[in-house]
Amino acid sequence: MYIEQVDLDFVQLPLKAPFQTSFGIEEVKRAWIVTVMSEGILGYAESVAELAPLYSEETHASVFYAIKDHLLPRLAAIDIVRPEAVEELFTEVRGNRMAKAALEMAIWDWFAKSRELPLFAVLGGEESRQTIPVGVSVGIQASPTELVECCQGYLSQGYRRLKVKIKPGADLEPLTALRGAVGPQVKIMADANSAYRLADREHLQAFEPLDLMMLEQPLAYDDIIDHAQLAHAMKTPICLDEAIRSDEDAKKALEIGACQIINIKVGRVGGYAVARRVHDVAEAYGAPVWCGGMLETGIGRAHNLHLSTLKNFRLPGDTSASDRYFYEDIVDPPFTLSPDGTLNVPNGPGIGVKPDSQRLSKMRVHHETWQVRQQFKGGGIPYGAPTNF
Ligand code: OSB
Ligand code: MG
Repeated sequence: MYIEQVDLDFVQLPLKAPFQTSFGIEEVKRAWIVTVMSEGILGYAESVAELAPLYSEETHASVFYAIKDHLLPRLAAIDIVRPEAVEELFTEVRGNRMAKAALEMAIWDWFAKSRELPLFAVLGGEESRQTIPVGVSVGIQASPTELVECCQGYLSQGYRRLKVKIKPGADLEPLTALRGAVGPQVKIMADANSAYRLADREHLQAFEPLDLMMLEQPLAYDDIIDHAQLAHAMKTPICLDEAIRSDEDAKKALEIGACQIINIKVGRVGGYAVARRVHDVAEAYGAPVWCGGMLETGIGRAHNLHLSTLKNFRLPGDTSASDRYFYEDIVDPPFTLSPDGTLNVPNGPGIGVKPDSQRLSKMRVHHETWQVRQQFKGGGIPYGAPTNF
């Protein structure tokens, strides 16, 4: 199959509430929605890059140029027989994992649809796991009282676990208030997004009595050595997010004991082919994984649910219902939480959802389209000479 056409739609969805992490505040969800077309079948995905290079070095702008100048010319050249081949096609382009993943994931959706199969079936997920237990990721709040109120609301809706964003100065106090208010049974974890250093070890050890399920990415975004030291000095399990960008990273981190759990985001690792290998490496080490999130629209959310059917996704992930983020999702119907704290994997071919055309036209602020085979014939632009620079 040759990809004939690729469309990028830049969409903006107001968030119901600002989402604050240790690295910044997001008030509007922005994303590139990628559509690939071939043989009359459409495949969809979204890029999880953000406006500023704070969580990752990738941005909406870098994703756009990586796709246009470096990935589409490569895509034009090959007849894709299996979606696994996309990873190899893109390997000589270093980094740019979110850009690669956005295209690769859309091709997986296309492939599953062309076989009239749900995506989870071609990914190797389990037929028996069509309801996915989920938690909610709660941003830094103005006060411990507000955190408690907000979390109690989510618990009453049925969410299975609470993930609280923390940073120095907004950590022990809100977490202690939360544990006190919800009692010992509720699963609570914290995500620091790299806000601490190994020198903060004693401060982090003071979290132990809170009985957190895990502490996510406490130290530097690209570190495993200090995380290993911290993990060995703490009872609370360490989970890595930012620091795991490949199955090689996962193997090294697990080998030296830098983490006991891995958060998998397909965008962060560069696509499903890599994400599945991270999943398999973790399983071989006996380490559970869970599906992370990047406040995705319904398109990325559907992908996350399909991924979560793989058998080592043993802990509730961050794939919350649409109404936790948006007044209106880009897909219709939106994702809703069942009272037992699960989301259903959408059925039907591929990811099982598509952008609602009216909502897309309302949320879209930019649109690009390429006839891939014609415009990038012969590999497109010469290597090292992007068109606009
Ligand atoms: O660290 O997991 C993270 C959102 C943006 C950037 C980084 C992270 C997050 C989340 C949100 O925690 C999870 C969600 O999609 O609800
Ligand atoms: Mg995280």
